[in-house]
Amino acid sequence: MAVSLPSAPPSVRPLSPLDDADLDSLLLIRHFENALLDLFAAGKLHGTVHTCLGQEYIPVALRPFLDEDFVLSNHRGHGHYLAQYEDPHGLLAEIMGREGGVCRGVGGSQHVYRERFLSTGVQGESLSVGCGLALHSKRRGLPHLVVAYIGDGTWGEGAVYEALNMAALWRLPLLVVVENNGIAQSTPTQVQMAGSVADRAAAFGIDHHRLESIDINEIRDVLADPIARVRNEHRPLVVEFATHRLGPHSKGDDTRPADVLEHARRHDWYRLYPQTRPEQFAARDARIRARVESVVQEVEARSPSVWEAGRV
Ligand SMILES: Cc1ncc(C[n+]2csc(CCOP(=O)(O)OP(=O)(O)O)c2C)c(N)n1
Repeated sequence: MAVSLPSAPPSVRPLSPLDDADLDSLLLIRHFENALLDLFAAGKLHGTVHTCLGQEYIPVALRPFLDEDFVLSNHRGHGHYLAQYEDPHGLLAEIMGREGGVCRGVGGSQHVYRERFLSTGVQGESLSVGCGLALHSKRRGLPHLVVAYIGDGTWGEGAVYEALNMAALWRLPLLVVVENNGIAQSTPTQVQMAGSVADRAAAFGIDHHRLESIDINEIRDVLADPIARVRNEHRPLVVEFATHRLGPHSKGDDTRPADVLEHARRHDWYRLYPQTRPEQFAARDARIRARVESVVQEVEARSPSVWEAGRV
């Protein structure tokens, strides 16, 4: 199947300067994901793993909006977790089945639970669960909103529409974040989705924003007011990011042609940001790369989790 390039690619303008904390968060996710692929290649990691390489800026951009809120993640959720909790040890131990995993090694890469964070490998499930949490929050008069991350391919799940209907009807504080990377596993979006995400949100009277930008500061400027309305006025919202998946769907399963991959690489923040602040980037990059290397060494040396060792 021929794959055409996304019709409206994100900006490749120079990125605006980031503070060290945001850059560190981006770099932590990037090096963590690369480390997972390396561990797989070395035969040290088993099961499935979906990296968010290229998409790291989305949860980092949203992070300041989501302090006490529920975050529902999906199969590609390591970045969602690491942006929320700076806990590479806990996540790596979870994925590797070592002591100290966030869920004692029971959940693995796709099913991570911590406080108000919950991920699932079942596409679409997060929206149904998210409606329940958002209804609870609204009924109790709590200030929490619920953010649910889904991919473009997940719009093929009926549960998404049931949830959108309820969210609109009951005016739930639900923020749906669509990471539209133009492909679902090996199926390009344009051969599986009729119409658009915008039209689908409009069918339920739900507000929709599509963001082409990969600039974290720009994204925050655009989304501050709409996200405040989700929280304060209980107006559900769909935010669609036109983004790029740099890596394979899982480990080695990338069927995309070279020009599509090159297009994705051209929009990679990791390639673009050094032009903005080369010295800041070089220093932070070396620091975080070393930090992830030491996390890998430490976690590898741990004993198997109780689950992995069959002790539960
Ligand atoms: C209900 C369900 N059906 C099928 C799968 C298998 N599956 C895992 S990821 C995936 C593609 C998801 O595509 P998309 O939603 O666009 O997210 P992306 O992988 O691009 O981030 C599929 C079909 C699944 N996990 N759950």
